[in-house]
Amino acid sequence: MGKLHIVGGGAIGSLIAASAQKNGVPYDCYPRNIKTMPAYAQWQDGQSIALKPAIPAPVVLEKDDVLILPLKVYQLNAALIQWLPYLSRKPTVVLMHNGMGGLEVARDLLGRDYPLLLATTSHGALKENTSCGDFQVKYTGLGVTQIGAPNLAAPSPQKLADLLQVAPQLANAIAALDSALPPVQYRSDILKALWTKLSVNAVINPLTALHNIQNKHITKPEYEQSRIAICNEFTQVANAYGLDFDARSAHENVLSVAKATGENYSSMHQDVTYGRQTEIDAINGYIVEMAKKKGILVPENTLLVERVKALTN
Ligand code: KPL
Repeated sequence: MGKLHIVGGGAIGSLIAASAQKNGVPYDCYPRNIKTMPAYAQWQDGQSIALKPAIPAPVVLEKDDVLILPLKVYQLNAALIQWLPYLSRKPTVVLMHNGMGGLEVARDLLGRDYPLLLATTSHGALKENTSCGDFQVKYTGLGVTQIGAPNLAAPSPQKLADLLQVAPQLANAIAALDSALPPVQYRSDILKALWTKLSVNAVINPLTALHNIQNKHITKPEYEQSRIAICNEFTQVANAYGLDFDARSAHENVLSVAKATGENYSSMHQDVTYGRQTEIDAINGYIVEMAKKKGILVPENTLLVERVKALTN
């Protein structure tokens, strides 16, 4: 099995590293800032797992290695440019982020036939500053990682066993990820999974950030009009690109995720709270951009982009 190389010191990257450590899967971490890399992870049962010391700079990767980029979309371009000289043997690259736009960035820099996986995860993790001044990551909710191979010629193999025949390198990378942080589900229609996640983030993230509320509160009647308008616009745009969404089901799914993650403050709420750049461009901004190309009007999403940007300016 190749090694997992995890870029960035964020919550999800640190969770993958800690879980790899726990399950005996070889890995290394490459945070941007070594000082803020979590030193250990706190499991839900109270178990504490110490992480390996991080590596300060990229190294040349082998073909069976896996480079995982659990970064924000706006950080992806710089990270890939930094890693490009070390990818000549074409190790598998895995993108894992909220929102959309990462695939386009990766294709521009790596080419359309690069061994690439796109993933979305519902595992919950929170990076925290401890009283001793170092950082830890807390595993806050068991989830699932969905993953697929967008650069393979369509139609994508239906099952992981079929993928193993067509693209063994990618199937082995998925198996390595599953050994590190299970469960990992192969999706032949990964773009549908990513658009589904986009619909959830497009509603929960801006509403929680703008109204300073936990996820569960967006289910209240006072947000119904906004929720429905976002889902209607989302559905029109997604369907214009050949996806098959239904606005009512999209809305029901948003409500069920908001309830399931009810006690959480969304990532956008946290970004606004801590004065960090938000992912609004990759979420509602992506819907607005894709709508423009098809001549679809999306006033609710357009307004949300403006209002969230006003919060952080
Ligand atoms: O992905 C999320 C986020 O906060 O970015 C949700 C699903 C809304 C959970 O908080």
